[in-house]
Amino acid sequence: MEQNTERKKVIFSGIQPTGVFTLGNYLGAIKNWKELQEDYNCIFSVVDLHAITVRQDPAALRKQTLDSVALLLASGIDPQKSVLFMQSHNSAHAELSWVLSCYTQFGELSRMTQFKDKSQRHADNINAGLFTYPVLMAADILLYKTDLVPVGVDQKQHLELARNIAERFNGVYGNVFTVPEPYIPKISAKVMSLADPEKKMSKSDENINGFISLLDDRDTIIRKFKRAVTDSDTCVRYAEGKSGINNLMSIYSSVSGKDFAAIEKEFEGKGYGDFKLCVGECVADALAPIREEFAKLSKDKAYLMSVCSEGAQFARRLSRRTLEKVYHKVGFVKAEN
Ligand code: AQP
Repeated sequence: MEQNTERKKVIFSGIQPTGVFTLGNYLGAIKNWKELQEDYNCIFSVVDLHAITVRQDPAALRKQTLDSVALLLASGIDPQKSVLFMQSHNSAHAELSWVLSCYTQFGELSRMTQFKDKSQRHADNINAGLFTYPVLMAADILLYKTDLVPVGVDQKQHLELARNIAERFNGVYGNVFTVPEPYIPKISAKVMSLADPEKKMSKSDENINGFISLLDDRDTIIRKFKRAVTDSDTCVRYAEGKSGINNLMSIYSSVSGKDFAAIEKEFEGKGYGDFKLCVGECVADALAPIREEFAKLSKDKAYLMSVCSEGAQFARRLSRRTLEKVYHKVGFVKAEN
């Protein structure tokens, strides 16, 4: 991160290496991150600590974490402008999370809808980490004196909790934490599954036809869009009860920059088949350069690791002061070495 950007507001955002990023991750988060780094001090983390709240295969997690770094770089995250690091490389996240968990109520965590959803989906592994996930997320944010956190609708509740924890702690110990505000991007899309448009598109979906991975090839992307679940109407228009078409229109709009009226006009008199093919081709064109860049970057592990170690050093430096202050406030004796 450039030194002369010190007075810019700080943005923190994380992404879990739980699989190859999807079009949902891209349109809902990464594409905005790329733009934010021009105007803010951005800190982006591949949050591997969060990922193990759901059982992961160790070798696969290592690969996915490195691939996630390569994909973020391929998508335009610039290590000259932003801090990019792996969460487990800065132990301050786990340390602050413990302290904050002692300032978070059981009842608050019980109300988190993501916990309810994920414990239903992973009924055989409802572990304590899944329950305290939002506390770790609060630590991620509060460590860096974050001013703004880009959030999708799904993360609003967690950010609200992070704000409550910060305010509670500040209420007891004085002004320790910056209370973060949500950052609502100008264009923010919630991308739904192509196989079940009532459900969010997710990288860990067992049905591979539900999501577009950023590494899917052109033919696969077009095939998945052709198969996308729609309705029995034939007219391309945005309307209630047409969640499949609405989702495809949002995706097309997000990728092409055209608004819904222009899209409806473009497909006047044409059927769903033409529309799906066009959306598929448009997405394939947009993702092609990312896939090409990824192919180069992912082979260069030394480069990926050098970006991450530089990022982690920066992150550790930034967070050390917050953690020391917290330790002092709660009454820990300062270590002498
Ligand atoms: N479908 C989506 N539409 C819009 N935004 C999305 N995001 C995720 N899916 C969509 C945004 O991507 C960022 C990183 O998400 P994450 O990987 O940390 O966690 P997630 O939201 O749980 O993403 P997935 O793909 O659904 O992961 P799994 O399958 O592991 O649970 C966040 O800003 C999120 O809003």
